[in-house]
Amino acid sequence: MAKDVVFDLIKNEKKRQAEGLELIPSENYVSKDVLEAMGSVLTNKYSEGYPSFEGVGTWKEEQIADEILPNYRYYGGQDNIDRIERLAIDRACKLFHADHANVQPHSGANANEAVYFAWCEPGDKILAMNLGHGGHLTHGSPVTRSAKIYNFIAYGTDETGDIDYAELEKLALAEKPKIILIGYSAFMKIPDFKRVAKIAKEIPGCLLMADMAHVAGLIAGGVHPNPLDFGFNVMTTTTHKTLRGPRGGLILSNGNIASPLKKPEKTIENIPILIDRAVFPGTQGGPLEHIIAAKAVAFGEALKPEFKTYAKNIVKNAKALADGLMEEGFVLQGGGTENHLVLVNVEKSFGIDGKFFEKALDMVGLTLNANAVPGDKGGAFRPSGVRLGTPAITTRGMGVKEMKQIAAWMKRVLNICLGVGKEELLDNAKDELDQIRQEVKDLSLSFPV
Ligand code: DSN
Repeated sequence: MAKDVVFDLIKNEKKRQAEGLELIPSENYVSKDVLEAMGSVLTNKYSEGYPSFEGVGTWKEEQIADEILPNYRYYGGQDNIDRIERLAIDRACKLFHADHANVQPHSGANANEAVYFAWCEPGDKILAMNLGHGGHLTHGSPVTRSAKIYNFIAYGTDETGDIDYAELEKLALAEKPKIILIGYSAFMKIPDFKRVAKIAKEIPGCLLMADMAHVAGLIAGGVHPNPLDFGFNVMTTTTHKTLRGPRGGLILSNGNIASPLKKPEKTIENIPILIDRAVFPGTQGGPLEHIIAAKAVAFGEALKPEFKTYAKNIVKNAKALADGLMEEGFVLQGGGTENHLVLVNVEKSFGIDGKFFEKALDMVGLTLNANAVPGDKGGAFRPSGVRLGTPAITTRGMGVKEMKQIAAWMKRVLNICLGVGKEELLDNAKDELDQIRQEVKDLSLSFPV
């Protein structure tokens, strides 16, 4: 019998990923081991609840097969699952210097929602970054469920592209939020966690939360500060961006660890237990244990010394890419980058919008995404910028030389856009675009996925 057409499409996607360059800063290529764990029989198992947390942070991995420990599960047959989830928890705690890790969130959005649910009551205030300034949808966009439940207040960035800390402080002291959230999906600076922690100290009962989805791999690799080292109580992240694991979420926290079966007093010290209860049964059902296994594998990879080199190279490449783009005349938001991500204001650079540029770059195999810049008049569908980054191309082993080449291709594509004038007319420049497409393909194939 013929195989399902889905497998043809997977094959095509594999080819696309191999023959083009993935510049979306939130994407990466996972290892074969991560893929294998994801595609394993663990997908067959139900495991609502949690393994025992006894000894978290001190488990000896070589003894894990022999240990017999209680669990807090609602289904039998958990011997292997418990051990796998404990490994994921323990490795995550080591990686991020946390007292506790909840590895069950299906995504970053679920992770954020669980933290809000753990700490806030409906109507409570949460101070988070403005979406238009680089924040994330789950940090208070009116189209989200959380924004209908909680009262989000937004701080922004200043003209240098950094967080407007004066505004943040003023809002925090005036509004007394239950959560101050530092997190973003298009921000190129390193936040001053110490300064924010000092502000939060002035507000009784204020939980300090960081959504580090974009830079978690840089934190794990030691090239970016860790908010948990500066007094933050909670850090959420996805596991598939710079961290290079399977698609999923993760919540790290500091405080007391105990059985999630008994409702604890609602104190900041009890936030790990409150979070466990908020993930399950608060906001999710059965955990995806095949994904949790893949998280454990990815965390194990991130604990190795090679990952530090990888993280360092991501940042080095991003700086080289930013410099290359500026040399080609592109205007960068914030004037460059301190992490893995670059935001180009194409409208300000050359008078064309980000969506047009994204489409043209797609035609040559350079994949990135159109993105709003602060104060953007173009809206979500016609933003003025494009966002790109280096996690995936660094995984392929590319370096500074290739970053300059990518910047040069982007300028050639930009010139084609200016030549045709309109997105609908890009086909008129098919030969020129095909020529660049071939060059991109040749380079891509010389750095196999
Ligand atoms: N979609 C992610 C990103 O691209 O930044 C955030 O959720």
